[in-house]
Amino acid sequence: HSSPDVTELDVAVIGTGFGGLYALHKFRNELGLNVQAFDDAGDVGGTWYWNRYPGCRVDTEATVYCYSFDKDLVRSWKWSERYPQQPEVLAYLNTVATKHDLRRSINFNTRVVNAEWDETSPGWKLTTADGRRYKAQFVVEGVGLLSSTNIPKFTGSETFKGEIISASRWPQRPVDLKGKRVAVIGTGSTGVQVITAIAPEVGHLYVLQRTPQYVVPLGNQHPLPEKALRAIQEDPDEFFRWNLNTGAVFGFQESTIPALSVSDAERQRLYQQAWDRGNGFAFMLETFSDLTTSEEANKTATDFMRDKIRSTVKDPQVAEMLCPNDFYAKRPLATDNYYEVYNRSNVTLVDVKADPIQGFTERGIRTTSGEIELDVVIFATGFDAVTGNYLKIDTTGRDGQKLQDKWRNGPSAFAGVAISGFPNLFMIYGPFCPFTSQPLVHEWQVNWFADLVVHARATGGKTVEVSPETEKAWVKVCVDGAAATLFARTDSWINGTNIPGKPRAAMFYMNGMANYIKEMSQIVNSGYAGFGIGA
Ligand code: NA7
Repeated sequence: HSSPDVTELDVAVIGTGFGGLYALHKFRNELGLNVQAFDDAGDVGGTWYWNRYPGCRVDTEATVYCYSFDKDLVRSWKWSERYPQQPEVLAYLNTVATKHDLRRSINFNTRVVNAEWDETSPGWKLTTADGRRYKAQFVVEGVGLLSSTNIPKFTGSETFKGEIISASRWPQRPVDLKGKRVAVIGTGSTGVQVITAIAPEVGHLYVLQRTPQYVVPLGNQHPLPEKALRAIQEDPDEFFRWNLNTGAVFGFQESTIPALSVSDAERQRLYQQAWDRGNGFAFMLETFSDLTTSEEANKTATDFMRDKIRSTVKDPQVAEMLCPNDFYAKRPLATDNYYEVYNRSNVTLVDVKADPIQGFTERGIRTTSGEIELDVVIFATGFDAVTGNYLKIDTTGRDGQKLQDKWRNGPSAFAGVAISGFPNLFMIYGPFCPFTSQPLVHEWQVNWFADLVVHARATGGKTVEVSPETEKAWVKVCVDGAAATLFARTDSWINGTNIPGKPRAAMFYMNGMANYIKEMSQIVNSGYAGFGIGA
């Protein structure tokens, strides 16, 4: 043991959202290791701790947006809605933390700022923002796919007399929007949720939209499917196994039928059925097999959705402003009654592509055409997704290599879990992970690398590291897979194009969770071929 001011650990876990909490449970409670977790938030929850904005809810069915490891909890937990709101998801995570006594191993309000590989007694030297030092043989980073908030700079924001709020850092105190003049910047998943929730309450709502998106209903009026609820009671293991063997882990099996293989009438019928049932991923992936790969197929879906917008929004000019004309190939959005908002007399849609934001004034926001007087401005402008939070930790791997240098032109990593040159460091849902709903996949990945750690320790190994060749081959599969999709040709956080200056890159494994499990299991069955295990 080294100097007294350095705390020695077997495993350090960074982040206590869905992924980090489970990693702490797995390594401490199940494997009996000495684990310390860190979170810069004041309590557990990750994304569900921070995103307290009105209207915030999960858009995956709750039956698959949960942990599978605690069978008693799986059977006893009752969700109040098909898509629970943020306080309910956070309450669930709090229950898990309390039940498994996780908080005693978490340092809250603590940001890990520095991680440095130490070859001599192999492990990571970690430093927190308040100067505490740790040495951990293994590090698990559960820092979040969509967590590093993007707030674009606008001139004059400091002179604005009203309030500026970031949706993903919504204040813990009550925010009264009643009767106020409010602007929302951004119309992604966050924007459409907050817009729909606050429109009835505010005095006047200005939606500052740069690019319209396709928004399908969520279908939250429907209860959770009886069949899934029964399966969970009867055989939860089988229920989760089935779900993990789909593509996107959203509670349904993806379609295998091309959109143009059926008649126009049948296609309309299936789109209408998916629209009535709700859920964005289901609309995109359960209807037909090729909406995300074929331009022609994609157009059949976008034509359907543009018709819906035009038939819902009464002012034809506003309807046209809301109609996207790019591919349906971003993260699919789903919110009930979103387009109906624009029939309200207290809502104004502003196209800030045609009429750009010049900056803030004392009284509001100035666009090219004039000033909008405001009391509150809400930023729903997204995240430095996938790589953002990893790169915020100053990370130095083997031979002094900086992660920031390795990823300068885009990330390189293995399967969302490991990085060559950065031994004993595991990510949860990092770059090149499958494109899925997350919690069950977090658990799956943690189990996968926990098994690797157990294997290494059992064979006397002190270090585990993915080989550069294995990483390179995985990245190539991802790059080729993504290139075959329309996601690659559509600007969004999925390929990094939402952040000015961020390299455009494929960052996901687009072949689905079922194939991911096959590939990852093959590695285990081969005795971890592609991984170096060092004494
Ligand atoms: P998104 O989906 O990245 O959406 C961000 C929105 O903010 C989008 O409409 C952007 O328009 C808009 N934006 C970003 N910067 C600006 C500026 N400078 N001016 C005007 N508008 C801007 O983020 P979300 O938080 O909604 O969702 C992220 C994920 O979190 C979501 O997919 C879920 O998985 C959870 P743009 O399209 O770039 O023109």
